[in-house]
Amino acid sequence: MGFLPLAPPGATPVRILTVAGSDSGGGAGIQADMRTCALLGVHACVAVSAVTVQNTVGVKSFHEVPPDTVAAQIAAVVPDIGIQAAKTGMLASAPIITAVADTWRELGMTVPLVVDPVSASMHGDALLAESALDALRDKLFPLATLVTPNLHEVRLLVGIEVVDAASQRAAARALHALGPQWALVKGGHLPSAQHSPDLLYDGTDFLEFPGPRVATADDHGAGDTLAAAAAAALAHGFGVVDAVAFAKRWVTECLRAAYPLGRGHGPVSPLFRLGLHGS
Ligand code: PXL
Repeated sequence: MGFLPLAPPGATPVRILTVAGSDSGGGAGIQADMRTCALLGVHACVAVSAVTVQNTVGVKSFHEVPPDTVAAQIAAVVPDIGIQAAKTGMLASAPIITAVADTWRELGMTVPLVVDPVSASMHGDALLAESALDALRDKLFPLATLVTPNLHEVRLLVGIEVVDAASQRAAARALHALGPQWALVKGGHLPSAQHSPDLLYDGTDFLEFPGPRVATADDHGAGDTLAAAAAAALAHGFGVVDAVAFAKRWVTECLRAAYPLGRGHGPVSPLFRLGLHGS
């Protein structure tokens, strides 16, 4: 696959900001974002929203960072370092979502924002308070360039059970009506053995991104990785369609290179970029 342009050694690379939770197992959340950004040659600034206590088997608990500390991390790095795109992942609570949205507005941000509305781990452990869904819909989605829910998050956010192409379209329409410029309904949880089609919608056109279903139980961090790769491509000036196409190819390769870890589910792996795994 083609990759993103690399800055020469010693030159400042393109930067993104990720606002997300820490995964002590190193496979999802901030760690997934930083792995993908590093392997794509993009510098990732980090605002930690929560510290999860988890391993490959499940999330045992998490500790939320105070909302004003999340906001302060963003306000500290953005004017100093400068970013060309941002993404949000696990935000845990309504007060944190509100703090992120308020800070984004106060800083007058105009760069692309990818909102991955993380609500649960792959083990089914909750990472978002149910009471936070309104804040996500009302405060953050209208600021988003692109939202990237999986089918579980689609159900929570717009109450649509996606089972086929028609319901995937209905979900994309309902998500777009919440205010983001583009909605990507990921098909990773569709009941197909061979395909994992993602659907992108901008309020006018539907664009399908077909993709093979990679048969692996080691898919921890796949959603984070896709959203981080999209943010990295947007930071390079890609349009949303090209950024999503790139991110889909990237996460597919990371799934092919996923490795077993611990006693549970291993992570998707951008290490294939080093020539260590996969293609
Ligand atoms: O993959 C979603 C996700 C995002 N962020 C954190 C996580 C997970 C899944 O476990 O732990 C911190």
